[in-house]
Amino acid sequence: MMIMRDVSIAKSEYIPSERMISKIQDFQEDKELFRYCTLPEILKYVECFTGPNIMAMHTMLINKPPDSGKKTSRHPLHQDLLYFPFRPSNKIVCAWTAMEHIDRNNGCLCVLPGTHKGPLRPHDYPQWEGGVNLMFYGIQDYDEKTPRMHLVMEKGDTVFFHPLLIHGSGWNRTQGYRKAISCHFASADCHYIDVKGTSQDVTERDIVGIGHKLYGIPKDTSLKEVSRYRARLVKGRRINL
Ligand SMILES: O=C(O)CCC(=O)C(=O)O
Repeated sequence: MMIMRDVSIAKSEYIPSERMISKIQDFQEDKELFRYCTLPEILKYVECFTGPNIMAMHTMLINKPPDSGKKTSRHPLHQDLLYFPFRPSNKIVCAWTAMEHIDRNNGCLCVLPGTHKGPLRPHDYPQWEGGVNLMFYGIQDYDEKTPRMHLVMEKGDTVFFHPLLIHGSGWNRTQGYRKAISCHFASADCHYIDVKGTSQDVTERDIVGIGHKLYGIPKDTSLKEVSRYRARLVKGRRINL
């Protein structure tokens, strides 16, 4: 699992427990957390997009911290497909479940309805004064006038969305830690693509760079290899992924 902390926490600072961790990624080998990805009440909807052979491709437990005042707890508007070297996008779906009441005060999801019908757009780090978290890329060129929808959710509510849907989340103005759990599922018959020379180049560079630093993976590992390694079968047969 990869444990992440908010950029506003200085490297040397020791902060205990819940306050330290802003996100856990890749929990697919954790028995208890992975149970989320196998819940029938989640899979019954996932299957509508993926068909019967279902892979869990990316898992996250998000613990959005109270904002330090620098607004670094925001997640810029982005498309999740940027991080994925497999297609087609219509056979990928994210399930995102609120673990408590979530609204604009503690940084709910904000989505731009209908944007999943558009292409994958160029992303880069936003020029935010207070800094930005590692790999929190944002879309550079979206139309500011596109209507936004803020998703107010109760504990246990789940939203399912397309990997091209433009979304992000607001800053956490409360003193609580806003918790959500999510998994990106894909049909096992999706296929890998080579992202070299595409707008996903930067994601490959960063993800492999982190893998090299933390786990010593070779620098020439591809995003496809990282993805294959962390993918886990949920139901049916593992075909391509
Ligand atoms: O939970 C959030 O605040 C947004 C998470 C998200 O969009 C992501 O990690 O891609």
